[in-house]
This record gives sequence, structure tokens and C-alpha cells, in this order.
Amino acid sequence: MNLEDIIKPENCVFKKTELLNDKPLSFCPGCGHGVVHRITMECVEELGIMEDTIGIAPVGCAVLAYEFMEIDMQEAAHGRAPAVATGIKRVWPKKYVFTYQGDGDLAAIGTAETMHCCNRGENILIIFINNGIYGMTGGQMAPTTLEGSKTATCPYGRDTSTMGYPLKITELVAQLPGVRYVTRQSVHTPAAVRKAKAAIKKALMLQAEGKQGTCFIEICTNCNSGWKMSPVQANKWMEENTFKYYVPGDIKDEFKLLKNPIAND
Ligand SMILES: Cc1ncc(C[n+]2csc(CCOP(=O)(O)OP(=O)(O)O)c2C)c(N)n1
Ligand code: SF4
Repeated sequence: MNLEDIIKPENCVFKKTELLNDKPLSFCPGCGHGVVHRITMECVEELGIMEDTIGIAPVGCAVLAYEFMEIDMQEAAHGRAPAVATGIKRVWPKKYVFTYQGDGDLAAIGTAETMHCCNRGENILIIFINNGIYGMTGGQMAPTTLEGSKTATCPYGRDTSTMGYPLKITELVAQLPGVRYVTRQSVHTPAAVRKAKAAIKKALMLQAEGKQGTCFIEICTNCNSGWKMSPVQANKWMEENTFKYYVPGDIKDEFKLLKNPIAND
């Protein structure tokens, strides 16, 4: 097929959602952030809720989410996205509100905001990107860093006797009665991307149906730059190490009977 044939509309096999604009993403090649940006915007577009969705951007590598997502966005101070989302949802209860946060943002500086937002059962979706490190600031240890993993601030590996254990904040928030749907996903293979997208879509649909309670979706991704690996190596490492501790799958689902919008493999 020559180039002219390839660009014919009838030969188009994939079209990027228009809710992700054409600005070059600021992420390292192979980073999961870009994929999660795309599937989040695909869900918003497919549900036809672009005029009514408000995203809250974090501090971290995804700080510029508002530059790429063509919907209403609000930047929050580091870790404060759930508090900002709470205010927005309470003022506009009919809007679809989500936060997008890294593990440093959500599980370190923003622990209080995360726990109390979830404990209040705010009717929002929290998208939690767990890459086990502080990516933006140069690869320091995060609460989620696995035992033995080397980072800029634990160059000999995380020692749990002095640095504590990797924090399973997703399992913690699942204990809270106001939290109704909790799942851990990833985006390192096409099948995983489909499942993660189905989870995001389901959570947004719950808001659409007026179902009350917080939805919390952890998405494990690599930070290939921070981990000092190639993207392929990083994804393999994640499968062999991260998933043993942060086991993928649903953790809590009070809405099991709701039809899943995209069939899981
Ligand atoms: C109040 C405040 N403290 C510290 C920082 C520095 N800071 C910026 S991003 C970041 C960590 C981000 O890590 P994470 O949330 O895991 O996101 P990632 O970059 O890995 O996607 C830190 C500590 C800041 N910007 N503001
Ligand atoms: S530093 Fe890590 S989290 Fe940040 S864009 Fe690069 S790979 Fe992604």
C-alpha cells in the first residue's frame, strides 16, 4: 500500500480520539502515562460526556494533563486533587469528575486528601498511576517502591527496616464504606489496555447513573527512565516483580451486576 492509499479514510484502522489534542506528549517514550491519557479521553468521547467532564491534573509527570486533554481541566497543588475534585463535584453534582494522580502525589504528599475524600465517599473517579517512583523529580523512592528496589534516595535498595513497607493504598481505601469500586489494572499489553479502559468507562458510567461512592482505579505502569531500563525491559520487570505485590484485578465491586461496557478478555 502506498502513502496515498494509507491516508484514505476507508483504509483508516485507528483514529486517535479528538479529545487528545495533537500537542506532542511530554512523557518519555514507552511511559504508561500517555496510554492512560488516551484511554481516559476515549472513554469520555465514547460516552459522549465531553461537555460535562472535569479532570483534575496532579503535580508529577502528568502535571500537563490539562494541556493534552481537550475537556475542562483544573490543576491542583501536589496531592490536593481529591480535595479540589470534592469541591467541583459538590458545586456541580451532575458533572463527571475525575482526578489523575501519580503515587507520589496520591500516596505520599496527598495521603490525607486521598483517605478523607474516599472516607467521605465523594462521588468521583480517582485514577491512580502507580509507577513505584517519583518520575518527574528524578526517581526518588515513593511509598509504593518495592522492597529492595534501588532509587535515587535508596541507592542500596528499599530497606523495610528503616523505610517501611511498600504502601498498598488501594487495598486500604477499599476498606472504606464510601468506596464502591476499586480495581488494579495496567496498560503494558493491548489486552491490559482494553481492561483498564473498561474499568475507567465503567466508573464514569456509575457517575452517569447517579450511583453514589468513590471509584478508585489503580493503574500500574512503568517509569522506564526512573527505573533505568528500556520500555520493554521495564514492562517485563513489572510483570515479574510489581504484579507479585500489587496483584492486578478487581478488589471491590459493589456494582458487579452492571454490564461491563467493554468485554474483558
Ligand atoms: C508541595 C510540593 N512538594 C514537592 C514538589 C516536588 N515534586 C514534584 S513532582 C513530585 C513527585 C511526583 O511523583 P508521582 O506523583 O509519583 O508522579 P510521576 O512523576 O511518577 O508520574 C514531587 C515530589 C512539588 N512540586 N510541590
Ligand atoms: S520520568 Fe517516568 S513517569 Fe515520567 S514520563 Fe518518563 S517514564 Fe514516564
